[in-house]
Amino acid sequence: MLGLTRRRLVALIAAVIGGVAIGAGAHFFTRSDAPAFVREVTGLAEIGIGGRFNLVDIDSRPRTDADFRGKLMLVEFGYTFCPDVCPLGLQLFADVLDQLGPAADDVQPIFITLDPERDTPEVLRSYVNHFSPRIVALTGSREAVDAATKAYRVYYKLGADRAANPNYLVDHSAILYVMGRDGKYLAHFTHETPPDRVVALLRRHL
Ligand SMILES: [Cu+2]
Repeated sequence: MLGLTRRRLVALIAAVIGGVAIGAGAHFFTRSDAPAFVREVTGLAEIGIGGRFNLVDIDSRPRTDADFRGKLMLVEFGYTFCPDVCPLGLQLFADVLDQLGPAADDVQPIFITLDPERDTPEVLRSYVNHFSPRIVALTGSREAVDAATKAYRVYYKLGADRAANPNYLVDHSAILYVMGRDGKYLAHFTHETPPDRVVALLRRHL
């Protein structure tokens, strides 16, 4: 029985890592190649997708995951120079908030940069406000960002040419997370998921 449970957990971990790898690969393929899906995988909260973060917001105020307890969190990791996936994800967040109407008060979209060297609070402010002023954008030291990416099992790689090229790219996994009012994993989806599917998912947890 214990063995079975362990095997199931290993399969779940493999599924998540596979999903993240697919997300990272899809980043540089045409958008139609990426899957438009919503996944709710029972057991991921127990094996620890998500967790602590200690970052700062666009007013340079310290913010942690605990600040958002009691709300559902929509979490995207990315960077403002991103040419495709990140803006689509943030537009999706904005569309979801619009469709939710008053229920959006219980949903907090959060954008965590993978590129704190360029994404200062000022840069993040104008970027997320372009989509919705209700999106909380977070940055911090490289160590603080890495602690958050580790908690969420996010893959990223800074462009090797970044010392010479100010327009360097950051390869990164393209998974958007839904976290529960208790801060634990509920589901994930992609920037290609239709907003009404995300709204339907959220309404089941509101
Ligand atoms: Cu991106």
